[in-house]
Amino acid sequence: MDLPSEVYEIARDIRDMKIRGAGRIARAAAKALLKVAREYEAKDADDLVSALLRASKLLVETRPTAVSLPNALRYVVVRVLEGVDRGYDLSGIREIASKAAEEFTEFSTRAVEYISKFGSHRIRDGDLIMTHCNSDAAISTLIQAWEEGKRFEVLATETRPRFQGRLTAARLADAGIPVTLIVDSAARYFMEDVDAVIVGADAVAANGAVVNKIGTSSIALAAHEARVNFFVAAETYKFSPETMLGSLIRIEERDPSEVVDRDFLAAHPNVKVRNPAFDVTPAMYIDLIITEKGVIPPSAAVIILKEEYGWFTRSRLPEFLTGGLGSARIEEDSPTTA
Ligand code: RI2
Repeated sequence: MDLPSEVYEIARDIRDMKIRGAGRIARAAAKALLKVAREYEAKDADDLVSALLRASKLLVETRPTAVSLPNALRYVVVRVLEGVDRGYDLSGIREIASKAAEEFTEFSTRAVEYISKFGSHRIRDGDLIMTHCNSDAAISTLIQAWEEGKRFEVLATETRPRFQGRLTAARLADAGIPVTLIVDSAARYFMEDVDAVIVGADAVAANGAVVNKIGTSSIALAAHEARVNFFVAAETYKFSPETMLGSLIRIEERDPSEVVDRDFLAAHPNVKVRNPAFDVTPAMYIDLIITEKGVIPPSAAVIILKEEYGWFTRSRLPEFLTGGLGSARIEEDSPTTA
């Protein structure tokens, strides 16, 4: 049996960035598994489980950096595998998978609301706030502060090469917030007037480093130099359990045609174009990470990971959902401390 066609559509839209933003990607992945759980005409429970795993594999390979994607899939798959262990039949597994996918979506939506409320406490009247790229978590925080009656202005970077900053500027302007769009390379020029920077995250590592849209680390460096607070708004499902076992977060490198057009590439075959989509901001340049569980220093990332994903180090997830760590995972009887 083939997977429901919507699963392929969702995978394609994530790959082509029609669905983008770490949180939206995660919710779209959960929606795809919900489709499989509800609509796949399975012979039996095993058949449904293998369809859910096939869909997960297809989805997890679409974009490599946003950890929200495998974490959303794991949220569902872990519960399904528990159901298998308990001997659930086909309708039981359908129920577990559907409930988990719906739960994840609700949790993810609520997480942004909590982040906005916590984050808005850090925005003051008269502030000039800089943001980069297009993050629901960061934008919702700004809108929440505005709705609470705070009056401030925002500088939004345009975010080459795909200009997601334009989306941010439009959304803030629609909410009534005064916003100015600047080119990415003007970030340091304006930094001396900025009171705080707030960005989203695609991934947070165990050492507190944050992976976000390319250019974020230069902005963080400029903020550090100018002694400007640098805040990251990130749901805990963007924290990477693989990094607890030493794995590095893979940085997606996208097509050169996003940077220059194909005519330029054809006319200048000796010009090499690189297009990394993300970069890593070390913990030392980050003042706070605003999560739905509260506001933490980046050094506390590992505590969040242990609380949320302690099970990961011993899980029996398929290889493609463990970042290829396989046997490197910690077995029950192996020592976990030095
Ligand atoms: P939310 C985006 O990645 C941006 O890097 C943004 O900062 C991050 O996801 C988090 O977005 P992309 O999909 O989940 O545009 O806060 O490459 O919306």
